[in-house]
Amino acid sequence: RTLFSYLFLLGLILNLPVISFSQELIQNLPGRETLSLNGRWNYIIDPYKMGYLDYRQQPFDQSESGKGGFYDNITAKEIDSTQRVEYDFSQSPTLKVPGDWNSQEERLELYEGTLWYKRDFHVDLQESKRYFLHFGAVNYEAHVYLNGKKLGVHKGGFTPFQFEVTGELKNGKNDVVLMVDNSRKKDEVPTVNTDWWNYGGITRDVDLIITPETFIHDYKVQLANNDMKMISGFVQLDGNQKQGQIKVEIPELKISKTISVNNSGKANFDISVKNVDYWSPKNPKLYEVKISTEKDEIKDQIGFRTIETKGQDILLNDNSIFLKGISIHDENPFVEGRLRNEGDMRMMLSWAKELGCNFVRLAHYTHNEKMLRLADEMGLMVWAEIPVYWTISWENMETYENAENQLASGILRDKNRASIIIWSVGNETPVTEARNDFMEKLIARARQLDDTRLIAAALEVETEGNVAVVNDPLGEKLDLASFNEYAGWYWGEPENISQYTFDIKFNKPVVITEFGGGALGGFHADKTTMWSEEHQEYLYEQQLKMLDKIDGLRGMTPWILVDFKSPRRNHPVYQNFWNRKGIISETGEKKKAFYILQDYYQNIN
Ligand code: GCB
Repeated sequence: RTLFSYLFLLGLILNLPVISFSQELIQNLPGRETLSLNGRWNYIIDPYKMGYLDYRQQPFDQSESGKGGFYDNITAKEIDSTQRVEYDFSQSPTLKVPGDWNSQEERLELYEGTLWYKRDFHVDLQESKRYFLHFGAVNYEAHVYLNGKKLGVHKGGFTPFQFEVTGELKNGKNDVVLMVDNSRKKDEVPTVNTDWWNYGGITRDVDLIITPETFIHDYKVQLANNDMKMISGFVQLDGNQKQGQIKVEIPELKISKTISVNNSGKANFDISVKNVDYWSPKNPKLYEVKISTEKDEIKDQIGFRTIETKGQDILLNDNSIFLKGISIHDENPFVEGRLRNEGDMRMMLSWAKELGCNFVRLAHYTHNEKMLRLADEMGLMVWAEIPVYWTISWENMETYENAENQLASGILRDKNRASIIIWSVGNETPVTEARNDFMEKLIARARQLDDTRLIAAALEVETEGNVAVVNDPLGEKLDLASFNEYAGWYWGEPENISQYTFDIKFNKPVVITEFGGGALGGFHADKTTMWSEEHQEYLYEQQLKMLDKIDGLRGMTPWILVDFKSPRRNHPVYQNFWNRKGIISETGEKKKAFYILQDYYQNIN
C-alpha cells in the first residue's frame, strides 16, 4: 500500500473529490518526443494561501463547484469591469523555469511558503497520441491544474512526477497552473532541519511528453547481478494493445532479440553477451540500445558494468577499485541557486575530474537526470542519495511512505545509468529502534527494486577518547562501512589528528563519506587560524595521513567540492550564509586544500 492509496481511500471516506496523484514515470525522457514548457512563467506570491483556501480555510478545489482558486485563472477569460478579482496572472511578473525562486528575486531569497505559477501553451493535438505533463522536480509540494482542473498533488522536492493529460488537453491554447509550497514541516522528507538552502519552485524542466497510444513505458537493460556475460532486463508497455512483440537491439554488440510480451504487457529477457567493452571511469563506453514495437521506438545510451563487494574490496567489473570521490550539492556557486542546465552540471563534474575523481557523491537528494547521464558519459561513478537526513519522523508511516517513494522514483528513473553504483538511504541518522526499523525497511526496499547495485548510508562515528568507533547496527545490513567523520573540525584539533584511530565493527569496504572543514577562499593566515585556507589545507593533510592507516579503506568523498548556501551559517565575515567547506570557493577559486586532495588522488591507481 502506498501513501497515495491511503490518501485515496481517505478521500473516498470523507467524500472529497477524488484527486489523481502522480503516476508511474515514463522511462527516458530525453529519448521522447516532447514539447518543452520551460521559459517564463507568471507568478504570484501567496503567503496566506489566498488562492487555495477560503476565509474558513477550506480548499476551493474541494468545494462543490471546485472553483474560486487562483487556478481558475479568471482574468484570462471574459470578465467585465464590474467583477471583483484580486489576482491576475497575466499582469504578474515572471520567473524563469527551470529555476528556484529564491535566486531570481530579492524579496524571495529567504521566502518559504506558497507561490503560484502559470503558463499558457499551445498544442496541435494529434490523432491516436497520448500526452503526459512531466515535471523534473518541484520543491516541495506541488498542486497541478490544467485548464482549471486539478490533476493532482506531488510531494518531494527532487523527484520527477507526471500526469496523463490525454483527453484533458484542448486543441490550441491551454494553461497550466501550479501552487508550490516549500514550507518546512517536521514530518516531511527532509524534515525542518537541513544544512542547505531551501530553494523553492519549479527547479527542473517541464515537458509535455507525446507518445503513441500503446508505448514503451519503462525498461531496464543492464548486466545481470554480477554476471558479466548476461544482459538482463524487461520492457513494459502501456496502452490498449499490450500484446505482440518487442525487439531489443544493440547493434554494436550484434544483438537483436525479439520477445513476446505477457498479459500485462511486460517482456522479461536475458541475453548472453560476449566481447562487451565494459563501462568504467577509464573507459566510459556507452552502447546505443534500441527498443521497438510495431508502434513505438526508443533509443538510449547504456553502459554495462558490474559492481560488488568481496570482503573489504569493491569490485568494478571484477577489478578492485578505490573510490576517489568528492561530495557535490545540486547548486551553482556563480549564478546562485540550483543547477539549471547541462552547462552548469558539466562545470561541476569537470571540476571533479580535474581533482582526479572517479567517483562523486551526489548529496543529499536525487539530482537531475541530466547529471546522471553526464556522469555516464564522463566516466564518474555515482553515490545517489535521498533526503532522509538527520532527524526524520521515524514513527510516522506517511513519512516512511514518502521516503520510500523518493527512493523508488530515483531507482525507477536512473536504473539504466551505469554510473550509479550505490543507492544511499540516508545521512547521519541517529540510532534508535524506530530509526533502525525505518532504515531497515528502506534498505530492504532498495534491494528489492535493484539487485545490481550496492546499498549504503552515511553513518556516524562515536568518539571514545582518541578512538572513533563505527558500530551503528545498520552497518550489518549495508554493503559498505561508510560514515562521516569530522576529526579536526567538529571534534578534536587538526594537530591531534595523527593520534586518532578507528574501530570499525564491520568487515566491509570502508568509505569515508564526509570529512572537511571551512575556509574562506582568499583568506590567508597561518595554519592554526580558523577560516584560513591554510587551516583547511592542514586539516586535509592530517586527515589523509590518518585515513591512510585504516584497514580496508576503499574510498572517500570529502565534504565538499564547492561552497554552498546554508541558512545555518551565520558568521557575518567568514560565512554570510555560505557553508565554507568547499575546496573551491563560491567565485570558482580553488582553495589550497583542493591541491592536497588532487595530489593524494594522483598517487592512487
Ligand atoms: C554533515 C552533513 C552535511 C553538512 C556538513 C557540515 O555532516 O552531512 O550535510 O553540510 O556536515 O558542513 O556540517
